[in-house]
Amino acid sequence: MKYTNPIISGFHPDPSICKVGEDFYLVTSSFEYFPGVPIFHSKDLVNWKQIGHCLTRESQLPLHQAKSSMGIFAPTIRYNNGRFYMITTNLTIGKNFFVWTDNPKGPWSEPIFLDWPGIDPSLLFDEDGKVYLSGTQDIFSGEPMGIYQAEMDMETGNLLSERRLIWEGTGGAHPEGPHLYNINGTYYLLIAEGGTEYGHMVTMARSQQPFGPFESHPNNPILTHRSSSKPIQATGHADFIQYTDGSWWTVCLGIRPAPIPFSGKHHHLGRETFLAPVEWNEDGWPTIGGPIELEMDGKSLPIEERVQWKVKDDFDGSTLDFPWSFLRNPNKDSWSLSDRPGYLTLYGSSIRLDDLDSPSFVGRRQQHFDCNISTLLEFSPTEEGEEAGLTLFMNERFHYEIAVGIRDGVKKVFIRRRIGSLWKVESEYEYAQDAIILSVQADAKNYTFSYQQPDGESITLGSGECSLLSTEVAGGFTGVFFGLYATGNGRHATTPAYFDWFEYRL
Ligand code: 6LW
Repeated sequence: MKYTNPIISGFHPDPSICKVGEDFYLVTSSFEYFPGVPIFHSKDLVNWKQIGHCLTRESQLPLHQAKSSMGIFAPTIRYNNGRFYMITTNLTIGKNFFVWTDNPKGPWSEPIFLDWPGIDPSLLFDEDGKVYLSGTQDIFSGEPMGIYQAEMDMETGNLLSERRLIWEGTGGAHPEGPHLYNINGTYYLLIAEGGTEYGHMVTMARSQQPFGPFESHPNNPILTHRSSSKPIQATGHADFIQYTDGSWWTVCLGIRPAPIPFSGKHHHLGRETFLAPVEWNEDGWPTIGGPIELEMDGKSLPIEERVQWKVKDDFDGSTLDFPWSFLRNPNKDSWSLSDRPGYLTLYGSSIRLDDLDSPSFVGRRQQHFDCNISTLLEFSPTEEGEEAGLTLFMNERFHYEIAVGIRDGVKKVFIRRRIGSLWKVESEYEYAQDAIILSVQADAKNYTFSYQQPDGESITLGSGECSLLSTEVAGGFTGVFFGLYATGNGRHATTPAYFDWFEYRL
């Protein structure tokens, strides 16, 4: 049966995967967003359901005033002896650490911090009970580029051997994202090279000893889409897994530049998670059977029915659904699901979306080029500058809004576009009613903003290019978020913003 790539769309980069019996678990990096490190479950490697996050407490994930695309870098998830381990880097505090749990739905433990530099830490629980920690060079010192490794005590996080350079890669920039596997007594080291951009690639080496010497795969890179005209680009940062029937697969990251003919490459959905089959040749080397395609053969995978897309979130629950995230650690008095039951209430503060801080913001990843999002907002601001609405958010310097607020003493609906150092508020119209439906129609090229009174006519206010929110323009490691927000624009706001529902239509 065929399956569709990406298997997890939208900003879900640096995927890592593990298996427990017939259950598979996958995590991705999350940078400045909270909660951190989303975790997914699957039975068929194709259909994935989010079951929570590994980092749900500030004690696990301090992100105060974290720069955008800092915070949590690539994670690794592994299972050993009844326990799950997730190891990663919080670059905002410059620390590598791991958390563990016996239940992947959480909660996960407090962090065990490591005396270990670099990024992209990974673990191998070897058959003899030894545990190997591997990662990159110390990116803040002039340490030679390459993959470093040491033996580690999982009880304490202490190193049990010296830290050694085990492989420099094949000469590509930024050798990173290492994963060591012991497969039938041979140690295979899988890494990424080229950096997380169009030149990205996956390379491999092997040895009969965990610390090498490592022999480079004769056909490196075993995966790259560089210099190709494929609809999927920048493939890299992979992790291998053996399915229950013995077949081998890899998950990896990649991007889908917006499919607009005769236009430069721009991707605004971020780095997504892809799946591809792995074959082993007669010399015991694995190969990723060719370029990754949007539609691929699922071979022996028992692919299940695709989970139906949940269109409407009416905030009737006591907790937010897993796809929702905050920007950095949320101020606990900035949001509530109980102050007005059946509504998501946001209390704006002086913090703006432009600030490297925790604005009153609850957002979810854009996962499709073509979609329509809307929300019913009840908001009766009184003070100049009080504002609430919908934001299309790449980072604090690149975002668009359709919102309601007091401007020049009058309650208006308007759109704002912030592109780097440029910003503009336009299409301002007086809007007296308390309730308003704000909508954005997205296609691969543009976002079109409109509003309507409940049961009224839809009025289009304007549009903005998706490319100006793309990674190629805005930089960073994340992707566009659809966010609900409130702010006092520099002054403490008093008026609550009540979001009745949010719709994400395909
Ligand atoms: C990640 C590194 C990388 O830690 O980018 O694509 C960093 N590769 O391996 C952030 O995603």
